[in-house]
Amino acid sequence: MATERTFSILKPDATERNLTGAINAVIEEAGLRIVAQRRIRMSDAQAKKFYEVHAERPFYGELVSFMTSGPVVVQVLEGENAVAKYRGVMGATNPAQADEGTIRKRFAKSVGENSVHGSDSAENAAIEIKQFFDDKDIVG
Ligand code: RTP
Ligand code: MG
Repeated sequence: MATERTFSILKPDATERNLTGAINAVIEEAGLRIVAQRRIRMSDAQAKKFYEVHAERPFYGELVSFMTSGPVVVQVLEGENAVAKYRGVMGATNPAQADEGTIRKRFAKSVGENSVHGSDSAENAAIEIKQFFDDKDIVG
């Protein structure tokens, strides 16, 4: 399996509770390398575009307003099988269904305020990374 990259966001519920370091520790312990990282306040336009696949879902408005409600940390993670590996480390979308030891089981507040985002395919990872990082700012 070749080295792969995935896109991660530490969401506002995580930054609000000062969990950046705790979550990054879980990421690094899983063997994923943080090769780019920036703390930003997502604009309404950025959040709408990022989640446009969910535009018709009932939770879209709530999701966009949550993601713009406080700082987030956007990251590029690199490692073997990074997309699937990070999805495993994150746990299920709903923390009530997440496995023990996963980020969402340990830290998420609810299905909406669930601490982290991770790309769901290598193709989407490439699209998402481009929305927030220039190639020169990713140092592998
Ligand atoms: P993500 O995209 O953030 O990594 O999460 P995911 O793949 O596990 O979940 P997805 O289905 O892509 O949903 C994106 C985000 O929308 C919020 N959500 N709220 N209220 C609800 O029923 C609901 N369902 C989803 C969550 O923040 C979820 O991570
Ligand atoms: Mg998703």
